[in-house]
Amino acid sequence: MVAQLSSSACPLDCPDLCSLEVRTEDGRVVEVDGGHRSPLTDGFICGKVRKIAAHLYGPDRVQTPLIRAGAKGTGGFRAATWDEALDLVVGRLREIVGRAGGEAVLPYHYGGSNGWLTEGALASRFFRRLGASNLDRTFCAAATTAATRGLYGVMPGVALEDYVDARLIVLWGVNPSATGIHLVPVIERARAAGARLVVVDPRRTPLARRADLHLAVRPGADLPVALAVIHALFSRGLADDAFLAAHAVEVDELRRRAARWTIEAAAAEAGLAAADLDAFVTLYAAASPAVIRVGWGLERNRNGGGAAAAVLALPAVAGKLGVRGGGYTMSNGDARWAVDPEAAIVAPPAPTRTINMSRIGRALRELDAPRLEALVVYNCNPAATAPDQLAVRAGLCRDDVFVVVHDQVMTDTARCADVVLPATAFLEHRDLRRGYGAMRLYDSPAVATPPGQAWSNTRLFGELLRRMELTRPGDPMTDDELTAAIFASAPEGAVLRARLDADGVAALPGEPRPVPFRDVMPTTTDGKIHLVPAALDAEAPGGLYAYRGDPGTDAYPLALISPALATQISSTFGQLRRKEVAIELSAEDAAARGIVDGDEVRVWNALGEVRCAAAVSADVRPGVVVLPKGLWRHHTRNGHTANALIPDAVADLGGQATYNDARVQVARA
Ligand SMILES: Nc1nc2c(c(=O)[nH]1)N[C@H]1C(S)=C(S)[C@@H](COP(=O)(O)OP(=O)(O)OC[C@H]3O[C@@H](n4cnc5c(=O)[nH]c(N)nc54)[C@H](O)[C@@H]3O)O[C@H]1N2
Ligand SMILES: Nc1nc2c(c(=O)[nH]1)N[C@H]1C(S)=C(S)[C@@H](COP(=O)(O)OP(=O)(O)OC[C@H]3O[C@@H](n4cnc5c(=O)[nH]c(N)nc54)[C@H](O)[C@@H]3O)O[C@H]1N2
Ligand code: SF4
Ligand SMILES: [Mo]
Repeated sequence: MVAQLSSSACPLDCPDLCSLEVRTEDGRVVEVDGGHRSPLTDGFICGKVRKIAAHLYGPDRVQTPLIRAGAKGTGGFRAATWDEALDLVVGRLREIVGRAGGEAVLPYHYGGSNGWLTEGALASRFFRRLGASNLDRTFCAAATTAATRGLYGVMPGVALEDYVDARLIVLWGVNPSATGIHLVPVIERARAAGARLVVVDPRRTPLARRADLHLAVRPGADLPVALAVIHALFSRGLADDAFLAAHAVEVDELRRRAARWTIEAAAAEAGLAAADLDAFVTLYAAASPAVIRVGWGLERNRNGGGAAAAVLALPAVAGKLGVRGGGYTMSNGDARWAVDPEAAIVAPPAPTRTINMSRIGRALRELDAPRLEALVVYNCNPAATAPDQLAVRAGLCRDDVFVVVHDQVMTDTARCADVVLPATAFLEHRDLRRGYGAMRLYDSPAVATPPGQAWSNTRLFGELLRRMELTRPGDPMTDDELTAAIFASAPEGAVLRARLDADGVAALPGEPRPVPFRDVMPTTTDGKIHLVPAALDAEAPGGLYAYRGDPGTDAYPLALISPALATQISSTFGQLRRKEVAIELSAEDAAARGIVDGDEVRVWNALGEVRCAAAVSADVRPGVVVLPKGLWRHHTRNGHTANALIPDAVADLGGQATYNDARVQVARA
């Protein structure tokens, strides 16, 4: 037996990007624990990844290529060789492209792995050269990214490690206890040193329970709340006029737009006590350093872009930037690594149509000239994660749509496929992993042997490029060549490479934890904060910061939100949890419907229905019900999940999915 201890890093769609220590025996993972190459990880990791062997070697792992046998969507497959499966895929793609054109093919991918080799690289090259339709990737962070870029460009936010210096921490639409656990001990250390904590969340999350102030906003009502705070700061003389004069533009326009919202009006719209909102203004104005951890809960609704922009404007208006631990943190995925992952793709984007991934059910049903005839799904499980689930499943199961799924396990999407191809997991392939919370970069080798015949994305799309005769002389093809191309894309690449070779991890060039407005500045054209960026103002319906009221109706009065589960990353690892999931509702809403804890209920709207148990909970406010994101068919009694109730309407910015705009009714079944 050969036992080995190797270092790796976790590329799952989680901000923390943990450094890992992996023990293998004969290439098989036997233990995974936290490493010390990242100060944020600090030796501990989540239970999901500690137990990843159950995922890697469980009964749902796809071991060989599979070809559909039987009706689509029934999950009947026969094992095939790679040659046979690729012959089928290449034959069908050639036929479709030859007859209907490349745009009849759509690559479909999202958050499986946050690595430069797995995410793009050869897959992007393949679909660009094929002239396939482009995918607008809008499941997540589309609205918040549009807002951040518009206001600040790609300036990194406050490093999570620096929260320890803050005197006030605001968690706005974010639940680190599940979704970024390494922030929790930092918050606790700050609180032990006297910091105050405010949580803005419709649910009483674990940290809301311990907060000094919990603003339980109605879903989708963050925009008036943030504008009212801005208005109060201006009208009470609490705005930092000197900072704004030096560093921001469109100040008067923001002031004018915010003036529509008094504390009383915003509190009424958001279902808050005006005194609580007032208390927040006072706390925020007085504290320094004050930091706002902006999450993703506030973007997943019709007002999500405006809400994110208004929250991101707060530290500018109140003058909180320029000190360590002061300002905001949104996604740091934008932190500027000098090197460019596009260098591995080498093909320019195709001038073909773009399809919003959050409207894939509609696209499969309605698009023509050309119709979508082939979908190649990788790093993604849309049958579980896309809006309008019934339309998505119906589209995937059409006999005239050829569906290829490359995944590690037999997901709900893979069950709908014509061909399933086995994929390696992150410990089984090399990747360049970079965080969107922790600002670190890792070059992680494969440390384990994949079971069965799994191939990495590099190997699969390299083979497709070759078989479809889309390679060009000099193309980087292997992981080594792709990596070298990325590091050769900028003069700073050599330094980064040397650091990775020496330490196995690299921080952002220069300052390891840059302080916004001291070490890093906005990268907007003039280096200033744009408080009402013209492009966003043109994009948002009614202009930036225009508020659209609650979509609830008499028939569907309850706001269904679907926050993250601690036990999964989106739908990843959902095959390991077989227990049914209950919908949480308040005692008030339960009583009004004669529902008691444990009852079977129907949850429905015009799009669909979910059947599951009810859990009466003191943690959700009346008017709000909770069914987590990422559930699989086996988690409910009728095989439908929250996504079956989620409209495919998009938010005000970025084409963002509006997962939390579902409005439903609940009744005993
Ligand atoms: N364990 C685990 N970790 C994860 C993930 C996971 O699925 N599981 N997912 C990863 C991914 S893909 C992402 S994007 C991040 C997401 O990280 P978070 O943003 O923390 O995740 P969510 O749970 O989607 O939403 C956060 C909170 O927003 C609240 N919320 C819902 N609607 C609103 C609203 O309108 N306004 C406000 N203020 N709050 C609202 C929810 O109640 C929830 O507590 O986490 C990543 N980390
Ligand atoms: N109801 C509801 N739904 C939501 C949300 C919500 O708030 N509410 N939020 C959404 C958010 S924040 C996000 S980010 C999306 C995420 O949605 P998805 O992008 O669908 O993410 P996952 O569910 O994690 O599925 C990723 C899949 O990629 C596979 N995978 C991992 N690594 C690799 C690899 O190297 N190669 C290949 N070929 N496959 C790989 C995994 O096995 C997994 O099946 O879900 C969204 N869905
Ligand atoms: S999922 Fe997040 S917390 Fe868990 S190991 Fe990966 S990076 Fe760390
Ligand atoms: Mo996400």
